[in-house]
Amino acid sequence: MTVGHGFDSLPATVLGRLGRLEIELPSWGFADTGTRFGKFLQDAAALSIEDKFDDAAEVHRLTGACPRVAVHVLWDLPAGGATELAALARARGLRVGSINPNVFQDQCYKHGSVANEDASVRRRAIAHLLESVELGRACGSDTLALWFADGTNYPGQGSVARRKRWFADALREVHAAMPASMQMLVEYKPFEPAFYHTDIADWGMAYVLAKAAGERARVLVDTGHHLPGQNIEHIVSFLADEGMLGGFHFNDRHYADDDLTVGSIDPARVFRIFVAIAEAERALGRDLPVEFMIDQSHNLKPKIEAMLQTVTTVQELFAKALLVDLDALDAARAANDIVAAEECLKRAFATDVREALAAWREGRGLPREPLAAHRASGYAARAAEARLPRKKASGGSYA
Ligand code: PSV
Ligand code: MN
Repeated sequence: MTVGHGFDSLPATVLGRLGRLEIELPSWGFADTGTRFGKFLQDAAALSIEDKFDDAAEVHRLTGACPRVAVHVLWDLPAGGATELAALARARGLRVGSINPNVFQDQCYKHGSVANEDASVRRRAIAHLLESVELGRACGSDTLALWFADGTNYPGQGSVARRKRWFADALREVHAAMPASMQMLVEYKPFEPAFYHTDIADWGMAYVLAKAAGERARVLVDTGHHLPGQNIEHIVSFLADEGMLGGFHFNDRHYADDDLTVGSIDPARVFRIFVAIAEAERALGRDLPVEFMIDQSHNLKPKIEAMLQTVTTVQELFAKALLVDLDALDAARAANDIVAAEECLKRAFATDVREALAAWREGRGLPREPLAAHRASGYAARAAEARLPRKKASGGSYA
């Protein structure tokens, strides 16, 4: 066992894998957001889908890693529908990524969507999901990402079993309508907005419902959607080995679904998740067919800066995970040498990969430091100048 051994440069296999890592950006990460206590507006934040694509294109220009943008159907669809959406993305060198239906915002969903006691509301929710399938088909997206706010707030409020069957029926119907190229990702969340029970509360429930839906349905792991103490990398390894890991919504959290920048609170956790991915990829003999998506909305940080921090942090932590000597790890495991196994991880995590990644970016015609390049570009000031009049006209308060 070598202790404290560093890595001078990154192996070609590591850089090759990083080069194939596409990170999908969320359209909603560029717009003004807040908490339930208030929303603090930013001059440069995006208002329209055009602004959101512009900002995503800026992140892609600086990182070369983010050609896709997730869209939320109710928040992002332009008047021209799917055709215009796809054209707006294409014009900026981007593609429409996952389609995120919205069955949680309209008044009719006060008591749930596909698990609503009212059959007409359940039908309306399914109709929206089916429209979302068609939207994906029309704009060239092959991922339907489903998150449901359904749940109850008080004991006795709902029949868990009946609601589960409604969910299974709805997902099966939607899956049957998907083109062969489309996959369904089922996201889970233990609480919020429902505070007593959530219909898809954890990975096991998402797994069962994905299985019920059909063969192209898998589980979506949002790293912020776990109760404190949950071992997320365990879930990732388990699902990957079952062929049921569909993708990630990356973000960080300290308390609950805080939507903080990846790695800002617990980079070691993200590293361990990437080690789980690296191990699964070695077992599979190729890249895992999963979607690496960001789900963050930054209330106070400048949006593009936060997104650049996110992308570079994901690359750094994946690079470190790829540096884990998996053969040495296996040997340590076989010898029941717990300390040596743990050291394999610690050694890789402690490796500073930033200079090697800067050189890698430079070699690909990208800025060595995307964040610094963005700050020097004047983009934010130009965006603020162009967007402020529209914001003021739309009634935003800038006092
Ligand atoms: C819900 O908390 C969630 O994680 C879902 O993925 C939504 O699509 C997203 O946040 C944005 O509201
Ligand atoms: Mn999410």
